[in-house]
Amino acid sequence: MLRIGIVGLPQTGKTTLFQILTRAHGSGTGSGRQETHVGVVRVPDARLDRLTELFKPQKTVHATIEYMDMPGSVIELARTGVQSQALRELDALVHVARAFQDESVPHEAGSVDPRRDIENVELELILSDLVVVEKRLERLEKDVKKQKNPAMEKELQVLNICKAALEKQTRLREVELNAEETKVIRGFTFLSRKPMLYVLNLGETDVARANLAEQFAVEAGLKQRQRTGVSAICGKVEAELAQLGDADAAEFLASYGLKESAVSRLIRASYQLLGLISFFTVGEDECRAWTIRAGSTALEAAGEIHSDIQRGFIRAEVVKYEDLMAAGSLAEARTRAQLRLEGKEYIVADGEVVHFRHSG
Ligand SMILES: Nc1nc2c(ncn2[C@@H]2O[C@H](COP(=O)(O)OP(=O)(O)OP(=O)(O)O)[C@@H](O)[C@H]2O)c(=O)[nH]1
Ligand SMILES: [Mg+2]
Repeated sequence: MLRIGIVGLPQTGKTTLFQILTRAHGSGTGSGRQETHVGVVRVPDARLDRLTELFKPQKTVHATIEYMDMPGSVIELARTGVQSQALRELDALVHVARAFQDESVPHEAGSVDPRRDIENVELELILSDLVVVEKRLERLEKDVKKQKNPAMEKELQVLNICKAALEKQTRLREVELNAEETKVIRGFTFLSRKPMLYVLNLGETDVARANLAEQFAVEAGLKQRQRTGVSAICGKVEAELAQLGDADAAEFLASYGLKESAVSRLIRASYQLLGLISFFTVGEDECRAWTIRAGSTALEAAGEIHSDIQRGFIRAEVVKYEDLMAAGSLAEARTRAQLRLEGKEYIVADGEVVHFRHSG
């Protein structure tokens, strides 16, 4: 399963966000690991809710992502390599930047300035990567002199591209690399290359200003950055919300002039940032969202469900979510010729409902 790390400077609201995520959307299966602060979080999906209403299955299973609450010190220590292994193993990062004013919560830098904090954290990630690159290059340059080796020369070339970028304080996630180059550096798990979702932790007075994240992204020059997202929540308000039942939660949201919890949006934003999409399987026993990378084939999608289904793959029966909902049943969709038969190489699209015909 994909794992996203919640990072940021000390006392910015990381643990608050982690608790909101796991309380409101936790599937519970991660409970045994709470002491390491890893939580399994359901990805909210209105389409799955509607499929559930249509099929009335015994069970509904959401797509999930794991979030990990990291201590504030992890960023400060990244450069030294201490604790950085836990960071390196993550698939993406959520950076909680403090935007709330609160005299009772001390700020490390003495003032609230999320833009400054974001750049400072990025700088730590960049410097951490630079340490790794320089160390490897030193070794590699010696080895390349001793013996001719195309693989090593390629690595040398790509690492020099990375080094030049890092020295200009460019995050590696924004460096264009082709598939081969990407493969060469994959093993280094560079921190500044991980997809990044910045989360502004807003003050209570800003909670109804839904456009704030967008505005901030533009002002702080984050908008055009690749593999980068910006989202906003109010930790304090969402923490209260997470304690409430559905009806009370709706009333509470309305009192702030809101329709939905910002957390749902945040989870979906991190899912998209990872380049993930969902396809659905439906039936009377179970309606379920499955996670695949965008661009996956039907054969790969089958493997997500079970290796037996992948091995015995015959055909995928595919219908668009919208078509199925409009038809009202699989039988009607079939009558309308909206149920397509696709082969192994078919690229599954987000929101498609798939049934795999397989042998064995
Ligand atoms: N006013 C206000 N206080 C908040 C908000 N979010 C978090 N806090 C407070 O800020 C303090 C730090 O919150 P945490 O969630 O523990 O922050 P953290 O980033 O996990 O802190 P470390 O793990 O120590 O780095 C706590 O006292 C929270 O109650 C918010 O949105 N508004
Ligand atoms: Mg914490």
